[in-house]
Amino acid sequence: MAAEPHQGLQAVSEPGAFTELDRFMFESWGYLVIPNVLTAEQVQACLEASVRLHEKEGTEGWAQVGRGFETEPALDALVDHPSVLPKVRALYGDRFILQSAWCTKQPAFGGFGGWHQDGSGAYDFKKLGYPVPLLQLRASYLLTDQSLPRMGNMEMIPGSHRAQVPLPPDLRKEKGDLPIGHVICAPAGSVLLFHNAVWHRTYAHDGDYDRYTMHYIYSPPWVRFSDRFANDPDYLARATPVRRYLAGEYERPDAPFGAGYPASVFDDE
Ligand SMILES: O=C(O)CCC(=O)C(=O)O
Repeated sequence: MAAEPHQGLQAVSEPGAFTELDRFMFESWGYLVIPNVLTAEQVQACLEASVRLHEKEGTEGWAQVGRGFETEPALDALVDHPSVLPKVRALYGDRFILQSAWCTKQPAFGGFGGWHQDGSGAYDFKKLGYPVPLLQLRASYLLTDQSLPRMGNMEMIPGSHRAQVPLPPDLRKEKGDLPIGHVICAPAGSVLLFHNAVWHRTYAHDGDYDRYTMHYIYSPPWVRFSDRFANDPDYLARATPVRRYLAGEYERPDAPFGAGYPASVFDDE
């Protein structure tokens, strides 16, 4: 019989500043849960935008659509959300980009996803050294209620970003449970912030509606985009300075030598 999903402990944070406790929890487990980031109205607007994105692409089954922030203002507003961005800045400093933004749909009555760590299929991050560095910091905005297990939650393995051994291949193949799997339970409007190297998967979804989650992935500025080859010029023309900066569009006056970057765009500097 499968073990009951573990949901008791939560690395709960608060919107805004990255506290010392946040840092300790993030270092220990590799993720934080931030409740109350979006209002019910914001959730609704982002949900409607997500449905539109998937309808436009004609997706079926489990699917993800990238770069929705370029066309959907409600999703663009999350790129530099003040409840989350201070935590990203505390982890990276002020030079980072939005490497990708994926709107993920888990269909009604969807099953488990496969266990994985985030990274690049082209170059395994584990080749870079141990511990696997932070290269894709993901802020996942829950757009449907996930307060209980089997609502299309994320399941994380706390601390697994530091594991020096792989998840057993059989467990991966069978999409099996393990006693330290932690099903993230949180209402819509919450954010899960996590390190690329944490092993995770999509948990089962018993609801008769599609589940949507909006994932924003932040990376050092030299990581290539993964949801787009280049930024849309129309988006750049209307983007705020901070969002243009996060799109990786800032001057490099003395390229190719890589020094002399302009001052950070964040206005509290
Ligand atoms: O939205 C989800 O269910 C999870 C997606 C995921 O794990 C991923 O894209 O790496």
